[in-house]
Amino acid sequence: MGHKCWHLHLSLIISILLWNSAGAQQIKSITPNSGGINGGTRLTINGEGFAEVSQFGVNVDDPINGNNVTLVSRTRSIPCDVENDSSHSKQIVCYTRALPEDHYDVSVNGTPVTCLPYQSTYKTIYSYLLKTWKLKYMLYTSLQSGYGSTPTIQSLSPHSGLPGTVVTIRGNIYTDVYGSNAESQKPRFVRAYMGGMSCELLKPNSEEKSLPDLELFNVSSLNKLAMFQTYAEVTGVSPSEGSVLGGTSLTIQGRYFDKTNLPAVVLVGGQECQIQNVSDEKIVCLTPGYERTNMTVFPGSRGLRMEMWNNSDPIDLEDVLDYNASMSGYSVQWVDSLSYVFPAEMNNFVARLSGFFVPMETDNYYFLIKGDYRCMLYFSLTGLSQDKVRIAYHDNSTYSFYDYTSQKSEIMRLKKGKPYYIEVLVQEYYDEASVDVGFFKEISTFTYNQTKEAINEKQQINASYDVLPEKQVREHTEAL
Ligand SMILES: [Ca+2]
Repeated sequence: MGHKCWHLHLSLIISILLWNSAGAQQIKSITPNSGGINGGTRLTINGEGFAEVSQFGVNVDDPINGNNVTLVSRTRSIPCDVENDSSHSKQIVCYTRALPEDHYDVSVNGTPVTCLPYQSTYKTIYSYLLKTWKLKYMLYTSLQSGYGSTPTIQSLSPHSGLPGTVVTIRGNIYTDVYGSNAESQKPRFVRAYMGGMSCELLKPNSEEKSLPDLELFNVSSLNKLAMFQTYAEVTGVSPSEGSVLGGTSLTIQGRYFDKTNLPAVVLVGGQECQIQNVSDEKIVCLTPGYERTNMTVFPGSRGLRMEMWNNSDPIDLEDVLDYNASMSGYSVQWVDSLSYVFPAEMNNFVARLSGFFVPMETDNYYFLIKGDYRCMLYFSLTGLSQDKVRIAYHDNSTYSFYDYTSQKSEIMRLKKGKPYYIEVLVQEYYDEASVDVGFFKEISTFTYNQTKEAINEKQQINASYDVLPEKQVREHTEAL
């Protein structure tokens, strides 16, 4: 039986050898032979008779110049983007696009190259032929794409921070080769991107485009999908006093002022401060005149003010609304998110987080709260802190937004760009402590296939119709 098998493969290989020799263009091998489904695999095709591309004087991106590579499976045909700088008559380098899981043969300049499937059961025979017949180029001339060869991103922490924040990304990396270890044949971790900008690798290690888990995508304040959000930092404002008529030259110190997509906006007492100058670390603006208002607290930049009282054990958590800085155990800090985990060593404390929610679109919203141990969420529809009411709460520790009906607020119609005051109370007894506030809005351009935060709308369409018997009138005319 084994003998028959021998003949079968031998004749097949020889026929392909003859077929391949017929044309001037020949593929001897491609590496690697497996790749990720999200593309980005650097494919090297070795052979003969490929087009030489002049690097000077012609448009190297013109498809007429150079080589065109297509990866062809039984049901798909997907271009591989050629890197002309690394390609010449005996070698083509190209980068794969997204490749659904399949087995792909390589076609160069429209000439398909028939390949033998690379399967481990044939490996022994191939190895023998390879030595005996020097048929090296018959092997390894196809590409198998699969999830197993795709690097993934499964978690990322933290989810927000200043530019320069150290971010830990976990997933299947597929290599432990670092940096520019050019001698190695192992795939290297070449680059990481964040929002299209290159991210400096502290522990670089895989070459292919990673496939992030959809759970990692959040809708950002700019209404875009993002895994990580950055913001500018304010470190100081001077002077701290000025005329109520306005016109004071105000200097705001900080970092990353000039690295945002939108122009900088400075508000003083809720009114716009006229910007004179913006650099990365300084903004100078002229203060507006004072306008009498009921507002006692004004929105600032990103984040919330978090006040804490240690060794505090109120029976009614609402009491914390009236706590102040002069009470014992008081501390205050700034946090950049309403998803916060307290240090585990902290016990028997209460916390009050205050800030503003600014909707990105006018829409119907509802809020959810969860945490450890008990939490309350207050919200002001007027934006004034004194008008806040409790909209959601839970009396026991919960890690789900959906354990108690009280965790969910009523639906509220909120206006785009208006700052709504929010306050969150947290009480902790011992062990872990955390708080999370989430919200849903009714309208979104995103679907569940883009982010697990989106819920696809289901519509039921009822159709009804009437059936009426057809009426026909027949006329007879008779010729006499
Ligand atoms: Ca706890």
